[in-house]
Amino acid sequence: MTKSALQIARAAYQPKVPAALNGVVKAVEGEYTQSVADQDEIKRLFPNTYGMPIITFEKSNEKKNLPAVHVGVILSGGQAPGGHNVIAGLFDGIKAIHPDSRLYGFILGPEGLLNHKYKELTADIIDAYRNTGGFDIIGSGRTKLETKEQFDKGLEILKKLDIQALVIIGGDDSNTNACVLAEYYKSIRAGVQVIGCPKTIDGDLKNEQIEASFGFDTACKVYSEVIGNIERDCSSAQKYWHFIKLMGRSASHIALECALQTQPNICIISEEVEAGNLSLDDIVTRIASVVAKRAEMGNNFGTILIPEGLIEFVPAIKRLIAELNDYLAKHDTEFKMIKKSEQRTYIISKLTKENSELYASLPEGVARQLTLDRDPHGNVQVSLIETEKLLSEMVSRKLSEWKRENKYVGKFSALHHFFGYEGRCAAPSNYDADYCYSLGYTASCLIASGKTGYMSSVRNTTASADKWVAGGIPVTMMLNMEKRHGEMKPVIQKALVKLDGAPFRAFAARRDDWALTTSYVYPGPIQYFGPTEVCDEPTKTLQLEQNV
Ligand code: FBP
Repeated sequence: MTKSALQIARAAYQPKVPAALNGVVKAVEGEYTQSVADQDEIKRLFPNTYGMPIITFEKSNEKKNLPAVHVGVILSGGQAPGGHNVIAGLFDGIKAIHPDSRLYGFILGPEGLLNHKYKELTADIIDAYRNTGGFDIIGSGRTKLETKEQFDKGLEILKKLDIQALVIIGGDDSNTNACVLAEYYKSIRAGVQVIGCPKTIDGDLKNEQIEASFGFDTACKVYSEVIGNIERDCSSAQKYWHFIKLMGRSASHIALECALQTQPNICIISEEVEAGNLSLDDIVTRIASVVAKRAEMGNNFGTILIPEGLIEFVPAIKRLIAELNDYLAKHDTEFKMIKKSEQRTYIISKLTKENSELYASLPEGVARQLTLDRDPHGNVQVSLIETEKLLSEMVSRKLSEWKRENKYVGKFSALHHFFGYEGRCAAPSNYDADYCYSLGYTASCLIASGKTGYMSSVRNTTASADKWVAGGIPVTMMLNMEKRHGEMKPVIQKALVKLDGAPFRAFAARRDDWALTTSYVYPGPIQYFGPTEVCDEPTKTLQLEQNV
């Protein structure tokens, strides 16, 4: 396989790890835990794994003679930079437990466990993937593990390979699955531990203990590089408004982080739209007002960041989607029998008055996108909805109205971009390379300590890596009850942007200035070699959250 010069040099990078992981560790138990909400219901559903204590790993002088362990690993959901390093850390960790330990990767996500497709990950395979982006070492998938039949089918192959622990690397939905699986295997005394790892570029799997999901750092740096490039093009040519949609299925962490890095003229934050009960027209009016004010100053150009999940946060559209979800969950087969050309009229006839009118008012394309298949976890596939085009069309219409009323004099020409897939498989930044390797290594420590139903955690990551704190958090601690596919289910609570949090407040304090002045910042490409302030800087979000 031909490799680029950077790939060759980067392969030799030795990830930095918390000091405690540089030798033998002991697991120190902290406080017993509770779920974030719905405690009685979660306790009832997870009698064997509820309430376990938080674990911290500390250096130990006691040399343990542990037997070899067989471990399985699954990459689940969307790709995120650093996944290969989680696997490398896990591999090195179990080899440190015992050189005869073995690691098996299940192919193409949870599906591999169900159809018994796996490959043993040996040292030469692992070495070829160290510090690389992507999930291609074993592939990923979105199959939801939720039924007893699936769990039993998985157990057959785990037993056949004599696997004692399974590591699931995934986002909130996949770690919810990991938790359910851990509970089930414990309840039937299957002898298989289940450990989760926090992955998602979206940054919405975080809480007091899990300070970041891996991949967020690199993905935001990649997007910020290109946003900066667009901003420079924009202020050089001075003729376009760039509408840039950024991935992040639900929360707006990516858009917010990119705004903090690049200082665009406008960045919409979905959580603020929801809190302010804004309509699409309110959002459009706000954008058009900035366009008009900049035009008065002779600036017919600008950049706007739009979070991918926005549409679901506009309260009226959220209500519409909730009704659509319930309706389609119950009448999926009937709906699929309807001719494509008649589906819109069919839906309009089935919804309540308010939702039906809103649905009818949406442009054809967006309305159709809202009824497309949900992902296996019941989510609308927002990356398929062209919100950036919807908004720019509506802004253009509004500006034409204002022009007729002599409220606006200027030229409005829009270009559209969607940055998502471009960042998900980038070579991990130093932060993600170090963080992911440490998460994987920590997972091996949780396995060696006999834990199940835990998520690997590495904290204090704005300090230098030797001061990072490795440990484990019971996944039940993150659960609450939510409606999915029309039914109440235990799921990990998504971490949305907090409007009273430091990152949003820092943005809100400066956005009016950024709207009218052209204060763009150009972060440039991720640097892998060079001074630490250039190569190792964590996200602005994390720095602001931790007040550093
Ligand atoms: P995960 O939550 O699984 O990490 O995926 C996040 C994400 O990248 C979202 O930002 C995006 O909406 C979605 O995946 C796209 O999904 P797909 O890869 O299936 O097109």
